[in-house]
Amino acid sequence: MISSLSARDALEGLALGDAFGERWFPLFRPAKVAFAEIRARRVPGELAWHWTDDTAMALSVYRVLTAYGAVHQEDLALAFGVTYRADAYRGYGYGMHELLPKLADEPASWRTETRELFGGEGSLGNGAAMRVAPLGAWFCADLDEVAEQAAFSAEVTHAHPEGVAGAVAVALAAAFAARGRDGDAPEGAELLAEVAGRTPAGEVREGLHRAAGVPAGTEPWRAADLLGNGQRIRAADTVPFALWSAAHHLGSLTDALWTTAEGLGDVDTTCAVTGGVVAARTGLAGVPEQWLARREALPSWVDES
Ligand code: AR6
Ligand code: MG
Repeated sequence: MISSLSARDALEGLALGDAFGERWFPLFRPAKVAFAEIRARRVPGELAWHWTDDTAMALSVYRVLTAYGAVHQEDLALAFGVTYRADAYRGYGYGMHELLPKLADEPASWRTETRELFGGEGSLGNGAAMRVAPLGAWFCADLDEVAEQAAFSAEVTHAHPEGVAGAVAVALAAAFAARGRDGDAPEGAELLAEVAGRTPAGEVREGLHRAAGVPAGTEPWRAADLLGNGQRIRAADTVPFALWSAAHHLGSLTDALWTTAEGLGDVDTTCAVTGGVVAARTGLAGVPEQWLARREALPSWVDES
């Protein structure tokens, strides 16, 4: 019961983080202006903050979980494809523009097409990590299942082990956040070390170990400098910093989002990751009315599912 409620909350936080983070892109504000406004905690003045592909894909993951209680890969492939076809202008990654139309027509083809991306390496982008926090909350009672289901959800589009590891790490962090609602769960450096210990070996895991060594009060820009801010759009360059920020701000979604935003880089996605994880604990509690009025709401089917 708690886990489905927490998954719903994580989805809200993910979408809020995505929409909030998007406002800080150079398309809307030069980096210097964005950095100064974030430091001053000046809420973006635009009246509509739209969410992007991070939320579009998270909605597909959530839909499959509510329909089947687990990741059915072919149905997830179909949901990604159909959602893309209905609205392709949400800022999807390069590889997804190539892959998702094929999945809309032939969802079973994910098994071969996904591996073909990027010269046969598969994607190591941050796209599997950005959409997965609600899944971590959903399965929070069983951490092995969190890792397994996260990997299933990732490999539909991201065949490279680093793309998958990013999703496993984010899902585990969300599971710990959700567990802290009604019991003891690790936070801060301890959470990061626990997540690293359960993440498959590789660059994402190494980054998480480094993140565990970055003290809580470190200036966010400095932490982003050490851990990466997502500007390479890779899982290993995105997940450690976004989880570092989440792990040290599990009590306040807005503090967490401001901290993550200060790292700039792939800021819709770092904020989607942080927002999804923290909201698995907090929901939207403490988020100012002004933010809630400006962010694009989730589609109405979410509440009917
Ligand atoms: N080798 C080199 N670069 C790679 C590889 C690889 N094997 N795989 C991925 N990249 P993509 P996503 C780089 O296209 O992960 C949106 O803006 C490459 O530069 O699979 O869903 C979201 O908001 C590629 O373009 O899509 C997120 O920020 C990039 O990683 C992001 O895109 C993204 O991989 C999500 O992207
Ligand atoms: Mg995006």
